[in-house]
Amino acid sequence: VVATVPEYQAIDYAGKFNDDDLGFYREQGFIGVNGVLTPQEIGELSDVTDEFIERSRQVSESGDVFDLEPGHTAEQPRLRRLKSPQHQHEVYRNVLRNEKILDLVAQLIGDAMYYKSGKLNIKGSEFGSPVEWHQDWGFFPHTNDDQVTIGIPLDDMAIENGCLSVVPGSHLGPTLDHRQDGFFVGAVDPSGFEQDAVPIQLRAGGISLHHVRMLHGSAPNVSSRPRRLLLYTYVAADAWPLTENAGWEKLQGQMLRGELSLTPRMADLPVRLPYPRDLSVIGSIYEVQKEVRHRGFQKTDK
Ligand SMILES: O=C(O)CCC(=O)C(=O)O
Repeated sequence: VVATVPEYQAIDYAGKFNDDDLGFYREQGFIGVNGVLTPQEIGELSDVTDEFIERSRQVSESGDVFDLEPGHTAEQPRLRRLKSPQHQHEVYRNVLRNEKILDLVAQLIGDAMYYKSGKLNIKGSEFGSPVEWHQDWGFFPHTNDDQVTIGIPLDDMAIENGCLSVVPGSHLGPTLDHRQDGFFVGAVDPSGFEQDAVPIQLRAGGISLHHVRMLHGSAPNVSSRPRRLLLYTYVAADAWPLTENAGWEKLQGQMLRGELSLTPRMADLPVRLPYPRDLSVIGSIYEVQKEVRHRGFQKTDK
């Protein structure tokens, strides 16, 4: 046993995970690493992100690039998410392919991998939306679960500005029901596990890594500091999506290392498909979770 989880302390970046780190990830389903990106790399990401926040003043509705928080105006921009940042700017693209990050991810899911998706979740000071408890696997099950999402905080990430929280060991448990009133709402009832949650506090430039079946969520930002978290999901090259018609060409274009496999590895895992959907609800996880009644986190209405 490697650490007492409730006071979880991220490890320091050392180029590679050692056996204890790998054991911790296998058992607990997450790990935090400080000091992966340099201050210069974080400075560039931060500057580019500020530019996008500026640009969001010109839009009044969420779309393919910007997801807007309620109350967003040109005078007071409240950008909640920059969608697919890897398509929006080279600086984000470079981080997706950063060799230091890929080396760490490869130790968890194997060297041959593609990326699935990217997003930059922004919680502005004193208003950032919470993300309700969910398992990414509830949104996108694959033929096997060698899949990890990394989070890169561009600001020091602590409890008060809404850091990512996880339920240690939940990646080995059931896939919970993410439906309400018969429809997929992208969140689960947290009453059974909330007390076991652990915040992952990190300095800007550190990274969190969590398993695709991990229960996770994050509280609103109640501090005067922003919390900007860049998230990328990496998938083993022999894991094929069960619900999207991804297609060879698409995944081929998302390969990062090794070869895409045409003989998917099938693992015996608990799967719930994210259906039926309420087709009037489209957009990001924030929209999908809007009607959730059993909330772990209170919305702020500022
Ligand atoms: O931004 C966060 O704190 C959580 C992000 C997340 O889990 C998601 O967007 O699916």
